[in-house]
Amino acid sequence: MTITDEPTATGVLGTRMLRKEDPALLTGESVFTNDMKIPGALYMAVLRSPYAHARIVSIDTTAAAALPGVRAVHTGADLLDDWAAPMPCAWPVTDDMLNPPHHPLATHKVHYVGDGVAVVLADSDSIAHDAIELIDVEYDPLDAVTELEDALSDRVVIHEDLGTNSSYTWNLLVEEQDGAVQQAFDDATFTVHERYVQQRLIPMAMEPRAVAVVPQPFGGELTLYTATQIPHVLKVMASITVGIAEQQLRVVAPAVGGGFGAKLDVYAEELLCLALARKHGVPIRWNETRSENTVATIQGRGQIQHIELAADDDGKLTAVRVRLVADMGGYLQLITPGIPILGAFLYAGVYDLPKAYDFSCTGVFTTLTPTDAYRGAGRPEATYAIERAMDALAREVGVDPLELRRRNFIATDKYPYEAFTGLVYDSGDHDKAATIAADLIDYDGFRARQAAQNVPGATKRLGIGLSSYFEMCGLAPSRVLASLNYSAGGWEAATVRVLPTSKVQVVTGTSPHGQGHETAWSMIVADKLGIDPADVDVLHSDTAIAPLGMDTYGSRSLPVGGVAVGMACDKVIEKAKQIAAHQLEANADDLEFSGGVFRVAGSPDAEVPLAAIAFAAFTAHDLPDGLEPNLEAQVTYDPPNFSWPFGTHMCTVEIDTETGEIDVLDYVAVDDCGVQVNPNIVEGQVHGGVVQGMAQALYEGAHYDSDGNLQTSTLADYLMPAASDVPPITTGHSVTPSPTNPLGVKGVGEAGTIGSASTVMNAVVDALSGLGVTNVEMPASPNTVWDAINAAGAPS
Ligand code: MCN
Repeated sequence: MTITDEPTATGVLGTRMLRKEDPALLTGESVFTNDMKIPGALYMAVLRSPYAHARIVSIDTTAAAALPGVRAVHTGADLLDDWAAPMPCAWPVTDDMLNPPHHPLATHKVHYVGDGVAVVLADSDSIAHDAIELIDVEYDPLDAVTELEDALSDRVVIHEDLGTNSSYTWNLLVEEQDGAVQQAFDDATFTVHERYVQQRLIPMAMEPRAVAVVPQPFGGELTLYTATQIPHVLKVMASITVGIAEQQLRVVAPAVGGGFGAKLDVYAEELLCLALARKHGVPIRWNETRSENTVATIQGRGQIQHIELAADDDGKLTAVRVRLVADMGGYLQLITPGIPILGAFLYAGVYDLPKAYDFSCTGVFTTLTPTDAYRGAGRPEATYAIERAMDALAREVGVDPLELRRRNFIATDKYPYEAFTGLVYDSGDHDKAATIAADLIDYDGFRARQAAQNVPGATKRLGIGLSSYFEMCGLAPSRVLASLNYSAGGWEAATVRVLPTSKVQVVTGTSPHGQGHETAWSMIVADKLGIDPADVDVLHSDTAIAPLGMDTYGSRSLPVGGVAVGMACDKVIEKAKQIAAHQLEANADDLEFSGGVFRVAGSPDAEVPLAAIAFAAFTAHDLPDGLEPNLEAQVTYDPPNFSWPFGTHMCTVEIDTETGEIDVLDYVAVDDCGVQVNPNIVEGQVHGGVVQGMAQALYEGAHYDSDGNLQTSTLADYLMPAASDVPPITTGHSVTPSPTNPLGVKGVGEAGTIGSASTVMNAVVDALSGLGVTNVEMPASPNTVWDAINAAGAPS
């Protein structure tokens, strides 16, 4: 069900156009990396460490090399000369951050189960996999470090040369005057101190990773086909790591079956295929198996959070203090250290906090799969902590959680709002989002039903949870990213090319992998140029066709890349207007453009359509003096601010206290992402995101034994929700345009995930709070719930 607070359609924008991408996906016509036919390719398989922490004593590859069909076997030591630089970490969050050298294959030691040790190249995938079984590696096992607190103690130092497992400590202390945070806690009427665990999650895109590298027969050029979210960033990083002149490397992301942040990385297998294709002069390909995916692709979350709130008599926040320990895993991947820092600015949520904020995060190595970006990347974690803690504070103050939030919301008339961090939140109306959500879920009615049902002795208890979130997304601006030590920029590029027959080609630097950019960008162009979206083609994800770009992550594509497309259209219109003025013998300032036609103001008959201008620009027979032929424009846009979507989610549950089973009754998501380009896409994004957050709350978790072996390495063990596990989701929205960009848009790709885990867990605790339960760890399996009830020990 959808409830629309305000219509957003203005011409093409805001309409529910079906996605252009879907027919090819639904009929199986889309070509994924693994579908590509590549004559003469050798298949690569990777031998992975069965130990979480061990020295490599010796590797004997003789038997593998002798297997018929095997063309080469390489160990990490063999390939050391093939790397021009270690694998990249592009976010050294502090100047003294410790980052051990990391090569695509381990050489002396392994640091997690799944760490690559050797590769085989063979005529088929199955021969390659058979051959890696024949490689004989002698290991000297060392103690695994799987718990964050153990890692912090340095009982076992994982990378000996570093002398410690702590990679960095990053602080953000904002105080009106020295000691303001402590003073606020000393003066507070109410305080809470909560500890939450963000369990590790395993990203499960439908398409596991896949790579194919094709060397050109002459000239040394290599084409890397890979299931990635970041062809442009990858091109730069791979050329540096493998030592390939950048102009000789082309990166193509064919159809990509989801990424959810996990394909925002530079992976060992991409670099290995490049180096080996260069070495052997033949195409090399690699396909990840599902079980490999669970250990060799990065994992998400992995934090212990301590959050303290101070509040006055009314429950208004006066200070927030946060201490995090973040699990880096065995090595730092592309942006591993930056993930918790992305959340650092959001631990005060949507609340009007004075300058009394103290945040500190320590990133530590463990002997587990490296962590990195996973949908929301630091921001769901932050929202989880503040929103769970707000519920704890509401219990302390003795007010309803919704009322406590209303007392603390940043007032709408304070926008644009300069937050305690100095960042400016662009726009917001938190009370409105919360009110729409409360109406949709019948908040007051449910509270009444809950009071009637949750009586002493009741074995079916009702709970309602909510979460009001803010998200900092639309990643850009480059200068702010620089101040956070991030090594890349945040701009985005777009070219809009009106072809002679007036069809339009858009070249975008974004790299969609499920988000529907072809549809949305076509709609933006159609709206601007007054043409049919079907007449627009969007080219992307190939660095030869779209050489400039910063790719797709951080819900940046619309507020940066889509806005760039709109700006390029404006430039096209400006140029076309000069040609139209020339043809109509009018002053360009007197021309109006609407519905794809230029008209002279006040002279309705004097008009010329864009189609005629496009042809005139192509023939160049009669252009204004000095004007270049052709009708195209390029824009590289670096926004002045992030985009700040917000919203309120609510959820109701019924819990069987005898079995610990949770039944999610209803879920309402009210999200405000400014102007919506396509409400169908927005709702799809919200639905997917909500399910991912709900999955963290109730089902998913990477479980390791104390030796660092993953116990959830197949889909039989790792509990992903099926469609039948998902409750009805009602989406609502409000529209608070962003003043930052001309389209008024904010991102939405992660929004559903940001607030959903905390919403569900607040509902679970709300249902059980009458039994003395104040916390339930995620995932809230029936067993965990049952344990929490018993530990609380209150009579039911
Ligand atoms: N949109 C819109 N109106 C708005 C906001 C967005 O119509 N006001 C549309 C956009 O036009 C775009 C889509 O919603 O088609 C998402 O836009 P945006 O919020 O800019 O996010 P990105 O396109 O940059 O996508 C990245 C985001 C992230 S960070 C993750 S993780 C994620 C996600 O998108 N992974 C996904 N959604 C995913 N969806 C699918 N199917 N698969 C993934 O791997």
